[in-house]
Amino acid sequence: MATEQELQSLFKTLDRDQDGKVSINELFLSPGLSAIISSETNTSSPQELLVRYDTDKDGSITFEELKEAVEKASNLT
Ligand SMILES: [Ca+2]
Ligand SMILES: [Ca+2]
Repeated sequence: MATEQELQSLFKTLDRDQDGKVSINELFLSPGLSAIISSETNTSSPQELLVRYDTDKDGSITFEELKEAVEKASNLT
């Protein structure tokens, strides 16, 4: 379970080039953080996260998309 603030700081850490989106490469660059994201979104890999929650299909996850994924997994506190 995570709060929105915790998610936001996690998101910022993952977004290495600070373009406001977390790409699949950025997820692979931080395996530890990526594992937290997987557990909070009930997905098994960055690929699955992208397939299920990249709603606009741009190949990256915005904070809104991440938040929605965590909400759908009922892990947002
Ligand atoms: Ca980025
Ligand atoms: Ca997206």
